Amino acid sequence: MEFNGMFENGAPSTNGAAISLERLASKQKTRKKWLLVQPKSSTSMMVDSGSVSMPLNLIMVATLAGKLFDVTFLDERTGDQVPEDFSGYDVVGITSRSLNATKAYAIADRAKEQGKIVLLGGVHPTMLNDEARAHCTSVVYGEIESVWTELASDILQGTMKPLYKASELKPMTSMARPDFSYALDSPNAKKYSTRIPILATKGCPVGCSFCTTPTVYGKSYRYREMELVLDEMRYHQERLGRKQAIFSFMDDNISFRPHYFTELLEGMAKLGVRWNANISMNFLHKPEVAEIAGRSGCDLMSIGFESLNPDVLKSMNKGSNRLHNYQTAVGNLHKNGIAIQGYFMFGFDDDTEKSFQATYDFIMQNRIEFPVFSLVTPFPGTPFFEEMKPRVRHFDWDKYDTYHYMYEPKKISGEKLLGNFIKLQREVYKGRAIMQRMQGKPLNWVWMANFAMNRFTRKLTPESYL
Ligand code: B12
Ligand code: SF4
Repeated sequence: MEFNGMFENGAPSTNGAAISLERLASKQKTRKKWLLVQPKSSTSMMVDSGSVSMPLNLIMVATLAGKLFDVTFLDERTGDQVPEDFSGYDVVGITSRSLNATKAYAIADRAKEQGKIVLLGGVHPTMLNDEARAHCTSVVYGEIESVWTELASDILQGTMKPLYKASELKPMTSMARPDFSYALDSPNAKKYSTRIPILATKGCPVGCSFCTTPTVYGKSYRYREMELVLDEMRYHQERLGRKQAIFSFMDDNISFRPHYFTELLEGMAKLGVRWNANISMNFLHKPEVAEIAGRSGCDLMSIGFESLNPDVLKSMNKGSNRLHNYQTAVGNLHKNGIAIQGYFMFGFDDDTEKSFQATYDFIMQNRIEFPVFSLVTPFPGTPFFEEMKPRVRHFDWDKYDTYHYMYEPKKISGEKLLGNFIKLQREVYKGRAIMQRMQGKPLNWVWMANFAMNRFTRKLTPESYL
Protein backbone atom coordinates (compact mmCIF):
# COMPACT_ATOMS: atom_id res chain seq x y z
CA MET A 1 0.00 0.00 0.00
CA GLU A 2 1.46 3.36 -1.07
CA PHE A 3 0.59 5.24 2.05
CA ASN A 4 2.22 3.11 4.73
CA GLY A 5 3.76 5.40 7.28
CA MET A 6 1.79 8.39 6.09
CA PHE A 7 -0.51 8.59 9.06
CA GLU A 8 0.59 9.31 12.58
CA ASN A 9 -2.06 8.85 15.25
CA GLY A 10 -4.73 8.85 12.55
CA ALA A 11 -3.67 12.23 11.16
CA PRO A 12 -1.65 12.71 7.99
CA SER A 13 1.97 13.51 8.76
CA THR A 14 3.11 16.28 6.46
CA ASN A 15 6.55 14.87 5.68
CA GLY A 16 5.35 11.31 5.37
CA ALA A 17 2.57 12.39 3.05
CA ALA A 18 4.95 14.43 0.88
CA ILE A 19 7.37 11.50 0.53
CA SER A 20 4.55 9.08 -0.38
CA LEU A 21 3.21 11.51 -2.97
CA GLU A 22 6.66 11.94 -4.50
CA ARG A 23 7.04 8.16 -4.72
CA LEU A 24 3.67 7.88 -6.40
CA ALA A 25 4.51 10.70 -8.83
CA SER A 26 7.88 9.14 -9.71
CA LYS A 27 6.06 6.02 -10.93
CA GLN A 28 4.25 8.06 -13.61
CA LYS A 29 5.72 7.81 -17.13
CA THR A 30 5.70 11.61 -17.53
CA ARG A 31 4.92 14.43 -15.13
CA LYS A 32 1.29 15.49 -15.49
CA LYS A 33 0.76 18.99 -16.86
CA TRP A 34 -1.39 21.49 -15.04
CA LEU A 35 -2.87 24.73 -16.30
CA LEU A 36 -3.94 27.14 -13.55
CA VAL A 37 -6.21 30.03 -14.45
CA GLN A 38 -7.22 33.25 -12.71
CA PRO A 39 -10.20 34.45 -14.82
CA LYS A 40 -11.01 38.13 -15.37
CA SER A 41 -14.50 39.23 -14.40
CA SER A 42 -16.70 41.19 -16.78
CA THR A 43 -17.62 43.85 -14.22
CA SER A 44 -17.33 47.46 -15.39
CA MET A 45 -16.50 48.74 -11.90
CA MET A 46 -12.69 49.11 -11.83
CA VAL A 47 -12.35 45.84 -9.92
CA ASP A 48 -10.15 43.92 -12.37
CA SER A 49 -8.63 46.83 -14.26
CA GLY A 50 -5.40 48.80 -13.87
CA SER A 51 -2.75 47.18 -11.74
CA VAL A 52 -4.01 44.08 -9.92
CA SER A 53 -2.63 42.22 -6.94
CA MET A 54 -0.73 38.98 -7.46
CA PRO A 55 -3.28 36.20 -6.82
CA LEU A 56 -1.96 34.60 -3.65
CA ASN A 57 -4.71 31.97 -3.78
CA LEU A 58 -3.57 30.55 -7.13
CA ILE A 59 0.10 31.03 -6.24
CA MET A 60 -0.50 28.77 -3.21
CA VAL A 61 -2.12 26.18 -5.47
CA ALA A 62 0.78 26.40 -7.95
CA THR A 63 3.33 26.11 -5.13
CA LEU A 64 1.88 22.79 -3.99
CA ALA A 65 1.17 21.43 -7.46
CA GLY A 66 4.62 22.45 -8.77
CA LYS A 67 6.31 19.97 -6.44
CA LEU A 68 4.79 17.03 -8.34
CA PHE A 69 3.51 18.39 -11.64
CA ASP A 70 4.50 20.82 -14.43
CA VAL A 71 2.50 23.99 -13.90
CA THR A 72 1.52 26.74 -16.35
CA PHE A 73 0.07 29.81 -14.66
CA LEU A 74 -2.28 32.23 -16.47
CA ASP A 75 -3.85 35.42 -15.15
CA GLU A 76 -6.47 36.81 -17.52
CA ARG A 77 -6.51 40.10 -15.58
CA THR A 78 -2.97 40.91 -16.71
CA GLY A 79 -3.71 40.05 -20.33
CA ASP A 80 -2.69 36.36 -20.40
CA GLN A 81 -4.80 34.45 -22.93
CA VAL A 82 -6.58 31.24 -21.92
CA PRO A 83 -6.24 28.75 -24.82
CA GLU A 84 -9.26 27.30 -26.61
CA ASP A 85 -7.41 24.01 -26.99
CA PHE A 86 -6.32 22.32 -23.75
CA SER A 87 -4.59 19.36 -25.39
CA GLY A 88 -1.24 20.31 -23.82
CA TYR A 89 -2.63 19.74 -20.31
CA ASP A 90 -3.90 16.92 -18.10
CA VAL A 91 -5.39 19.05 -15.35
CA VAL A 92 -7.05 22.47 -15.64
CA GLY A 93 -7.55 24.28 -12.32
CA ILE A 94 -9.53 27.50 -12.10
CA THR A 95 -10.05 29.85 -9.18
CA SER A 96 -13.31 31.72 -8.81
CA ARG A 97 -15.15 34.27 -6.72
CA SER A 98 -18.77 35.07 -7.52
CA LEU A 99 -17.97 37.99 -9.81
CA ASN A 100 -15.95 35.79 -12.18
CA ALA A 101 -17.85 32.52 -11.73
CA THR A 102 -19.55 32.73 -15.15
CA LYS A 103 -16.14 33.13 -16.78
CA ALA A 104 -14.66 30.33 -14.66
CA TYR A 105 -17.51 27.97 -15.56
CA ALA A 106 -17.14 28.71 -19.30
CA ILE A 107 -13.42 27.81 -19.18
CA ALA A 108 -14.18 24.74 -17.05
CA ASP A 109 -16.90 23.55 -19.46
CA ARG A 110 -14.50 23.77 -22.40
CA ALA A 111 -11.77 21.87 -20.60
CA LYS A 112 -14.22 19.22 -19.40
CA GLU A 113 -15.56 18.70 -22.93
CA GLN A 114 -11.96 18.06 -23.99
CA GLY A 115 -11.69 15.28 -21.39
CA LYS A 116 -9.39 17.06 -18.91
CA ILE A 117 -9.43 16.72 -15.13
CA VAL A 118 -11.03 20.04 -14.20
CA LEU A 119 -10.69 21.50 -10.70
CA LEU A 120 -12.69 24.45 -9.44
CA GLY A 121 -11.64 26.22 -6.25
CA GLY A 122 -12.14 29.54 -4.49
CA VAL A 123 -14.98 31.00 -2.49
CA HIS A 124 -17.79 30.74 -5.05
CA PRO A 125 -17.35 27.05 -5.98
CA THR A 126 -16.85 26.35 -2.27
CA MET A 127 -20.11 27.98 -1.27
CA LEU A 128 -22.12 26.61 -4.21
CA ASN A 129 -20.36 23.31 -4.72
CA ASP A 130 -23.47 21.62 -6.19
CA GLU A 131 -23.68 24.29 -8.87
CA ALA A 132 -19.92 24.17 -9.55
CA ARG A 133 -19.76 20.38 -9.77
CA ALA A 134 -21.79 20.45 -12.99
CA HIS A 135 -18.86 22.29 -14.65
CA CYS A 136 -15.88 20.29 -13.44
CA THR A 137 -14.46 16.99 -12.31
CA SER A 138 -13.94 18.10 -8.70
CA VAL A 139 -14.60 21.04 -6.45
CA VAL A 140 -12.06 21.90 -3.78
CA TYR A 141 -13.89 23.20 -0.72
CA GLY A 142 -11.89 25.98 0.98
CA GLU A 143 -8.11 25.90 1.19
CA ILE A 144 -6.20 23.42 -0.96
CA GLU A 145 -3.54 22.79 1.71
CA SER A 146 -5.92 20.85 3.94
CA VAL A 147 -6.95 18.39 1.18
CA TRP A 148 -3.76 18.27 -0.87
CA THR A 149 -2.59 14.75 0.04
CA GLU A 150 -5.89 13.17 -0.93
CA LEU A 151 -6.39 15.34 -4.03
CA ALA A 152 -2.87 14.84 -5.38
CA SER A 153 -2.89 11.09 -4.84
CA ASP A 154 -6.29 10.79 -6.56
CA ILE A 155 -4.99 12.79 -9.53
CA LEU A 156 -1.94 10.56 -9.74
CA GLN A 157 -4.05 7.41 -9.52
CA GLY A 158 -6.98 8.62 -11.62
CA THR A 159 -9.55 8.14 -8.87
CA MET A 160 -11.18 11.56 -8.68
CA LYS A 161 -13.99 12.43 -6.27
CA PRO A 162 -16.54 15.15 -6.97
CA LEU A 163 -15.73 17.10 -3.79
CA TYR A 164 -12.62 17.51 -1.66
CA LYS A 165 -13.48 18.85 1.76
CA ALA A 166 -11.18 18.58 4.76
CA SER A 167 -12.56 17.13 7.96
CA GLU A 168 -9.98 19.21 9.82
CA LEU A 169 -8.04 22.34 8.85
CA LYS A 170 -4.26 22.04 8.90
CA PRO A 171 -2.19 24.31 11.12
CA MET A 172 -0.78 27.19 9.11
CA THR A 173 2.74 26.36 10.21
CA SER A 174 2.75 23.33 7.91
CA MET A 175 1.92 25.44 4.86
CA ALA A 176 4.57 25.88 2.19
CA ARG A 177 6.04 29.32 1.54
CA PRO A 178 4.37 30.65 -1.64
CA ASP A 179 6.55 30.51 -4.75
CA PHE A 180 6.02 33.90 -6.42
CA SER A 181 7.96 32.98 -9.54
CA TYR A 182 4.70 31.72 -11.07
CA ALA A 183 3.37 35.27 -11.14
CA LEU A 184 6.65 37.20 -11.39
CA ASP A 185 7.98 35.22 -14.38
CA SER A 186 4.82 35.81 -16.39
CA PRO A 187 5.34 37.99 -19.50
CA ASN A 188 2.64 40.36 -18.19
CA ALA A 189 4.03 40.59 -14.65
CA LYS A 190 4.41 44.38 -14.94
CA LYS A 191 0.61 44.63 -14.59
CA TYR A 192 0.93 43.39 -11.01
CA SER A 193 0.92 45.85 -8.15
CA THR A 194 4.29 46.16 -6.40
CA ARG A 195 2.60 45.28 -3.11
CA ILE A 196 3.46 41.69 -2.26
CA PRO A 197 0.55 39.65 -0.90
CA ILE A 198 1.33 37.86 2.35
CA LEU A 199 -0.66 35.87 4.87
CA ALA A 200 -0.12 35.70 8.63
CA THR A 201 -3.52 34.49 9.87
CA LYS A 202 -6.66 32.83 8.53
CA GLY A 203 -10.25 33.06 9.62
CA CYS A 204 -12.25 35.54 11.65
CA PRO A 205 -14.63 34.60 14.43
CA VAL A 206 -16.50 37.97 14.41
CA GLY A 207 -19.29 36.44 12.31
CA CYS A 208 -20.73 39.31 10.23
CA SER A 209 -23.86 38.11 8.48
CA PHE A 210 -22.75 39.23 4.98
CA CYS A 211 -19.28 37.63 5.06
CA THR A 212 -18.29 34.18 3.76
CA THR A 213 -15.28 33.76 6.03
CA PRO A 214 -17.19 32.38 9.05
CA THR A 215 -18.88 29.80 6.76
CA VAL A 216 -15.60 28.65 5.18
CA TYR A 217 -13.43 28.67 8.29
CA GLY A 218 -16.04 28.44 11.06
CA LYS A 219 -15.03 30.06 14.31
CA SER A 220 -11.40 29.04 13.84
CA TYR A 221 -8.59 31.57 13.87
CA ARG A 222 -5.18 30.22 12.88
CA TYR A 223 -1.87 31.97 12.61
CA ARG A 224 1.56 31.24 11.24
CA GLU A 225 4.57 31.24 13.47
CA MET A 226 5.80 34.80 13.46
CA GLU A 227 9.28 33.80 12.34
CA LEU A 228 7.84 32.21 9.18
CA VAL A 229 6.10 35.46 8.26
CA LEU A 230 9.22 37.51 8.97
CA ASP A 231 11.36 35.02 7.02
CA GLU A 232 9.07 35.41 4.03
CA MET A 233 9.52 39.17 4.27
CA ARG A 234 13.30 38.84 4.47
CA TYR A 235 13.22 36.57 1.41
CA HIS A 236 11.45 39.31 -0.60
CA GLN A 237 13.84 41.98 0.67
CA GLU A 238 16.73 39.88 -0.60
CA ARG A 239 14.98 39.12 -3.90
CA LEU A 240 14.37 42.83 -4.47
CA GLY A 241 17.78 43.87 -3.19
CA ARG A 242 16.34 46.51 -0.90
CA LYS A 243 14.97 46.83 2.62
CA GLN A 244 11.83 48.63 1.65
CA ALA A 245 9.64 45.83 0.31
CA ILE A 246 5.91 46.66 0.44
CA PHE A 247 3.53 43.99 1.71
CA SER A 248 -0.21 43.69 1.55
CA PHE A 249 -1.72 41.32 4.10
CA MET A 250 -4.45 39.11 2.67
CA ASP A 251 -5.68 38.14 6.13
CA ASP A 252 -9.38 38.28 6.90
CA ASN A 253 -8.75 40.06 10.16
CA ILE A 254 -5.10 40.31 11.11
CA SER A 255 -5.67 42.04 14.43
CA PHE A 256 -8.06 39.52 15.98
CA ARG A 257 -5.42 38.28 18.46
CA PRO A 258 -3.91 41.54 19.70
CA HIS A 259 -0.88 39.91 21.30
CA TYR A 260 0.16 38.03 18.15
CA PHE A 261 -0.50 41.11 16.02
CA THR A 262 1.57 43.52 18.07
CA GLU A 263 4.43 41.02 18.44
CA LEU A 264 4.47 40.53 14.68
CA LEU A 265 4.57 44.29 14.17
CA GLU A 266 7.49 44.62 16.58
CA GLY A 267 9.35 42.09 14.43
CA MET A 268 8.43 43.96 11.26
CA ALA A 269 9.57 47.28 12.72
CA LYS A 270 13.07 45.82 12.89
CA LEU A 271 12.95 44.78 9.22
CA GLY A 272 12.09 48.23 7.87
CA VAL A 273 9.32 47.07 5.51
CA ARG A 274 6.13 48.89 4.57
CA TRP A 275 2.70 47.28 4.71
CA ASN A 276 -1.07 47.57 4.55
CA ALA A 277 -3.87 45.29 5.75
CA ASN A 278 -7.58 44.75 6.17
CA ILE A 279 -8.32 45.31 9.79
CA SER A 280 -11.38 45.20 11.99
CA MET A 281 -11.93 47.92 14.55
CA ASN A 282 -11.79 45.67 17.60
CA PHE A 283 -8.91 47.42 19.27
CA LEU A 284 -7.85 50.31 17.07
CA HIS A 285 -9.17 52.76 19.65
CA LYS A 286 -6.10 51.89 21.76
CA PRO A 287 -3.38 54.44 20.91
CA GLU A 288 -0.51 51.94 21.39
CA VAL A 289 -1.78 49.77 18.52
CA ALA A 290 -1.73 52.63 16.01
CA GLU A 291 1.66 53.68 17.35
CA ILE A 292 3.29 50.30 16.71
CA ALA A 293 1.48 50.01 13.35
CA GLY A 294 2.97 53.35 12.23
CA ARG A 295 6.41 52.48 13.59
CA SER A 296 6.39 49.10 11.77
CA GLY A 297 5.82 50.73 8.37
CA CYS A 298 2.04 50.68 7.91
CA ASP A 299 1.05 53.30 5.34
CA LEU A 300 -2.57 52.26 4.81
CA MET A 301 -5.22 50.46 6.83
CA SER A 302 -8.35 49.18 5.11
CA ILE A 303 -11.16 49.42 7.63
CA GLY A 304 -14.70 48.15 7.19
CA PHE A 305 -16.59 50.97 8.92
CA GLU A 306 -19.56 49.60 6.93
CA SER A 307 -22.17 52.02 8.26
CA LEU A 308 -22.76 55.05 10.44
CA ASN A 309 -26.28 53.86 11.16
CA PRO A 310 -26.41 52.00 14.53
CA ASP A 311 -29.44 49.91 13.48
CA VAL A 312 -27.60 48.72 10.39
CA LEU A 313 -24.52 47.78 12.40
CA LYS A 314 -26.67 45.80 14.80
CA SER A 315 -28.48 43.97 12.00
CA MET A 316 -25.22 42.82 10.38
CA ASN A 317 -23.90 41.35 13.63
CA LYS A 318 -20.63 43.28 13.40
CA GLY A 319 -19.84 43.34 17.10
CA SER A 320 -16.33 44.71 16.50
CA ASN A 321 -17.69 48.04 15.22
CA ARG A 322 -18.68 50.43 17.98
CA LEU A 323 -19.73 53.79 16.63
CA HIS A 324 -18.36 55.63 19.65
CA ASN A 325 -14.87 54.29 18.76
CA TYR A 326 -14.82 55.36 15.11
CA GLN A 327 -13.44 58.83 15.60
CA THR A 328 -10.82 57.76 18.14
CA ALA A 329 -9.61 54.92 15.90
CA VAL A 330 -9.23 57.28 12.93
CA GLY A 331 -7.49 59.92 15.06
CA ASN A 332 -5.02 57.35 16.42
CA LEU A 333 -4.10 56.11 12.94
CA HIS A 334 -3.75 59.61 11.49
CA LYS A 335 -1.51 60.69 14.37
CA ASN A 336 0.86 57.91 13.32
CA GLY A 337 0.90 58.83 9.63
CA ILE A 338 -1.39 55.98 8.51
CA ALA A 339 -3.87 56.70 5.71
CA ILE A 340 -7.29 55.08 5.80
CA GLN A 341 -9.12 53.22 3.09
CA GLY A 342 -12.62 53.23 4.57
CA TYR A 343 -15.27 50.79 3.34
CA PHE A 344 -18.92 51.86 3.56
CA MET A 345 -21.93 49.77 2.53
CA PHE A 346 -25.46 50.84 1.67
CA GLY A 347 -28.72 49.14 0.89
CA PHE A 348 -29.55 47.49 4.21
CA ASP A 349 -33.18 47.37 5.31
CA ASP A 350 -32.50 49.93 8.04
CA ASP A 351 -30.82 52.41 5.70
CA THR A 352 -32.57 55.75 5.17
CA GLU A 353 -31.48 58.99 3.53
CA LYS A 354 -29.95 59.92 6.89
CA SER A 355 -27.38 57.11 6.52
CA PHE A 356 -25.85 58.96 3.55
CA GLN A 357 -25.62 62.31 5.33
CA ALA A 358 -24.08 60.70 8.42
CA THR A 359 -21.48 58.93 6.25
CA TYR A 360 -20.64 62.12 4.36
CA ASP A 361 -20.18 64.04 7.63
CA PHE A 362 -18.00 61.30 9.11
CA ILE A 363 -15.74 61.09 6.05
CA MET A 364 -15.30 64.83 5.70
CA GLN A 365 -14.86 65.60 9.40
CA ASN A 366 -12.38 62.79 9.87
CA ARG A 367 -10.59 63.34 6.55
CA ILE A 368 -10.79 59.72 5.43
CA GLU A 369 -8.26 59.51 2.59
CA PHE A 370 -9.75 56.82 0.41
CA PRO A 371 -13.46 56.10 0.95
CA VAL A 372 -14.86 53.10 -0.94
CA PHE A 373 -18.61 52.65 -1.30
CA SER A 374 -20.46 49.50 -2.12
CA LEU A 375 -23.99 48.14 -2.25
CA VAL A 376 -24.59 45.32 0.14
CA THR A 377 -24.49 42.02 -1.72
CA PRO A 378 -25.87 38.78 -0.31
CA PHE A 379 -23.09 36.34 -1.21
CA PRO A 380 -23.99 32.64 -1.43
CA GLY A 381 -23.08 30.73 1.69
CA THR A 382 -23.70 33.61 4.10
CA PRO A 383 -26.59 33.90 6.58
CA PHE A 384 -27.50 37.13 4.78
CA PHE A 385 -27.92 35.27 1.48
CA GLU A 386 -30.29 32.77 3.05
CA GLU A 387 -32.33 35.62 4.51
CA MET A 388 -32.48 37.66 1.31
CA LYS A 389 -32.80 34.87 -1.27
CA PRO A 390 -36.53 35.43 -1.83
CA ARG A 391 -35.95 39.17 -2.34
CA VAL A 392 -32.83 39.35 -4.52
CA ARG A 393 -33.47 40.58 -8.04
CA HIS A 394 -31.28 38.06 -9.85
CA PHE A 395 -28.63 35.37 -9.55
CA ASP A 396 -26.47 36.82 -12.29
CA TRP A 397 -23.05 36.19 -10.72
CA ASP A 398 -21.38 38.78 -12.99
CA LYS A 399 -23.20 41.38 -10.93
CA TYR A 400 -22.14 40.01 -7.54
CA ASP A 401 -19.32 42.53 -7.35
CA THR A 402 -20.79 44.74 -4.58
CA TYR A 403 -21.54 47.43 -7.14
CA HIS A 404 -24.99 46.30 -8.24
CA TYR A 405 -28.46 46.89 -6.94
CA MET A 406 -29.51 43.57 -5.41
CA TYR A 407 -32.88 44.07 -3.69
CA GLU A 408 -35.23 46.83 -2.59
CA PRO A 409 -34.50 47.88 1.01
CA LYS A 410 -37.47 48.41 3.34
CA LYS A 411 -37.06 52.05 4.34
CA ILE A 412 -35.88 53.68 1.12
CA SER A 413 -36.91 53.13 -2.51
CA GLY A 414 -34.41 51.69 -4.97
CA GLU A 415 -34.44 54.93 -6.91
CA LYS A 416 -33.62 57.02 -3.82
CA LEU A 417 -30.98 54.54 -2.72
CA LEU A 418 -29.09 54.78 -6.01
CA GLY A 419 -29.62 58.54 -6.30
CA ASN A 420 -28.14 59.14 -2.85
CA PHE A 421 -25.40 56.55 -3.41
CA ILE A 422 -24.16 58.38 -6.51
CA LYS A 423 -24.55 61.82 -4.93
CA LEU A 424 -22.49 60.81 -1.90
CA GLN A 425 -19.66 59.46 -4.08
CA ARG A 426 -19.60 62.60 -6.22
CA GLU A 427 -19.63 64.84 -3.14
CA VAL A 428 -16.67 63.21 -1.41
CA TYR A 429 -14.68 63.05 -4.65
CA LYS A 430 -15.35 66.64 -5.78
CA GLY A 431 -12.13 68.61 -6.29
CA ARG A 432 -12.85 70.78 -3.25
CA ALA A 433 -13.71 67.80 -1.05
CA ILE A 434 -10.52 65.99 -2.11
CA MET A 435 -8.49 69.03 -1.06
CA GLN A 436 -10.33 69.23 2.26
CA ARG A 437 -9.63 65.57 3.02
CA MET A 438 -6.13 65.32 1.56
CA GLN A 439 -4.40 68.65 2.13
CA GLY A 440 -1.05 68.22 3.89
CA LYS A 441 -0.97 64.44 3.31
CA PRO A 442 2.02 62.81 1.57
CA LEU A 443 2.04 63.10 -2.22
CA ASN A 444 1.59 59.46 -3.15
CA TRP A 445 -0.72 57.03 -4.95
CA VAL A 446 -3.63 57.86 -2.62
CA TRP A 447 -3.85 61.29 -4.29
CA MET A 448 -3.85 59.58 -7.68
CA ALA A 449 -6.61 57.24 -6.52
CA ASN A 450 -8.66 60.28 -5.48
CA PHE A 451 -8.25 61.93 -8.88
CA ALA A 452 -9.19 58.67 -10.62
CA MET A 453 -12.29 58.47 -8.43
CA ASN A 454 -13.14 62.07 -9.28
CA ARG A 455 -13.23 61.16 -12.98
CA PHE A 456 -14.98 57.84 -12.35
CA THR A 457 -17.76 59.18 -10.12
CA ARG A 458 -18.63 61.93 -12.60
CA LYS A 459 -19.64 59.25 -15.09
CA LEU A 460 -21.88 57.28 -12.72
CA THR A 461 -25.61 56.95 -13.45
CA PRO A 462 -28.23 54.81 -11.70
CA GLU A 463 -28.06 52.47 -14.71
CA SER A 464 -24.40 51.75 -13.86
CA TYR A 465 -25.72 49.81 -10.87
CA LEU A 466 -28.56 47.85 -12.51
C1 B12 B 1 -7.59 40.00 0.65
C2 B12 B 1 -8.94 40.08 -0.02
C3 B12 B 1 -9.09 41.00 -1.04
C4 B12 B 1 -7.93 41.84 -1.57
C5 B12 B 1 -7.07 41.06 -2.53
C6 B12 B 1 -7.83 40.23 -3.53
C7 B12 B 1 -6.94 39.37 -4.41
N1 B12 B 1 -6.57 39.82 -5.55
O1 B12 B 1 -6.66 38.25 -4.05
C8 B12 B 1 -8.69 43.04 -2.24
C9 B12 B 1 -8.82 44.12 -1.20
C10 B12 B 1 -8.06 43.64 -3.49
C11 B12 B 1 -10.06 42.39 -2.48
C12 B12 B 1 -10.93 42.86 -3.42
C13 B12 B 1 -12.20 42.33 -3.57
N2 B12 B 1 -12.81 41.45 -2.78
CO1 B12 B 1 -11.93 40.45 -1.41
N3 B12 B 1 -11.21 39.36 -0.10
C14 B12 B 1 -10.01 39.24 0.39
C15 B12 B 1 -9.99 38.16 1.49
C16 B12 B 1 -10.07 38.84 2.85
C17 B12 B 1 -8.82 37.19 1.46
C18 B12 B 1 -8.53 36.56 0.09
C19 B12 B 1 -7.22 35.84 0.10
O2 B12 B 1 -6.34 36.16 -0.69
N4 B12 B 1 -7.03 34.87 1.01
C20 B12 B 1 -5.81 34.09 1.08
C21 B12 B 1 -5.81 32.97 0.04
C22 B12 B 1 -4.49 32.22 0.12
O3 B12 B 1 -6.87 32.11 0.39
P1 B12 B 1 -8.10 31.81 -0.60
O4 B12 B 1 -8.37 32.98 -1.46
O5 B12 B 1 -9.21 31.28 0.20
O6 B12 B 1 -7.52 30.64 -1.53
C23 B12 B 1 -7.45 29.28 -1.07
C24 B12 B 1 -8.69 28.44 -1.41
O7 B12 B 1 -9.81 29.20 -1.77
C25 B12 B 1 -8.24 27.45 -2.43
N5 B12 B 1 -8.33 27.85 -3.83
C26 B12 B 1 -8.52 29.07 -4.35
N6 B12 B 1 -8.51 29.01 -5.69
C27 B12 B 1 -8.32 27.74 -6.04
C28 B12 B 1 -8.23 27.14 -7.29
C29 B12 B 1 -8.03 25.78 -7.38
C30 B12 B 1 -7.92 25.13 -8.72
C31 B12 B 1 -7.94 25.00 -6.19
C32 B12 B 1 -7.76 23.54 -6.30
C33 B12 B 1 -8.04 25.60 -4.93
C34 B12 B 1 -8.21 26.96 -4.87
O8 B12 B 1 -6.86 27.29 -2.11
C35 B12 B 1 -6.33 28.59 -1.82
C36 B12 B 1 -5.03 28.54 -1.05
O9 B12 B 1 -5.25 28.13 0.26
C37 B12 B 1 -11.32 37.39 1.14
C38 B12 B 1 -11.95 36.62 2.26
C39 B12 B 1 -11.54 35.15 2.14
N7 B12 B 1 -11.06 34.59 3.20
O10 B12 B 1 -11.63 34.55 1.07
C40 B12 B 1 -12.19 38.49 0.55
C41 B12 B 1 -13.24 38.10 -0.51
C42 B12 B 1 -12.65 37.10 -1.45
N8 B12 B 1 -13.44 39.36 -1.23
C43 B12 B 1 -14.65 39.54 -1.60
C44 B12 B 1 -15.08 40.63 -2.40
C45 B12 B 1 -16.58 40.79 -2.57
C46 B12 B 1 -14.16 41.48 -3.00
C47 B12 B 1 -14.47 42.63 -3.98
C48 B12 B 1 -15.58 42.39 -4.99
C49 B12 B 1 -14.71 43.85 -3.10
C50 B12 B 1 -14.87 45.15 -3.87
N9 B12 B 1 -16.07 45.63 -3.91
O11 B12 B 1 -13.92 45.66 -4.41
C51 B12 B 1 -13.09 42.78 -4.68
C52 B12 B 1 -12.95 41.82 -5.87
C53 B12 B 1 -11.54 41.68 -6.34
C54 B12 B 1 -11.38 40.58 -7.39
N10 B12 B 1 -11.03 40.95 -8.60
O12 B12 B 1 -11.58 39.40 -7.12
C55 B12 B 1 -15.57 38.42 -1.14
C56 B12 B 1 -15.95 37.51 -2.29
C57 B12 B 1 -17.32 36.88 -2.10
C58 B12 B 1 -17.68 36.07 -3.27
N11 B12 B 1 -18.55 35.11 -3.08
O13 B12 B 1 -17.23 36.29 -4.36
C59 B12 B 1 -14.69 37.74 -0.01
C60 B12 B 1 -14.86 36.23 0.14
C61 B12 B 1 -15.04 38.45 1.34
C62 B12 B 1 -16.50 38.27 1.70
N12 B12 B 1 -17.28 39.33 1.60
O14 B12 B 1 -16.95 37.23 2.09
N13 B12 B 1 -10.25 41.33 -1.67
S1 SF4 C 1 -14.93 41.27 10.68
FE1 SF4 C 1 -14.46 41.18 8.46
S2 SF4 C 1 -13.62 39.11 8.11
FE2 SF4 C 1 -14.61 39.08 10.14
S3 SF4 C 1 -16.65 38.23 9.76
FE3 SF4 C 1 -16.81 40.50 9.68
S4 SF4 C 1 -16.49 41.08 7.51
FE4 SF4 C 1 -15.82 38.92 7.75
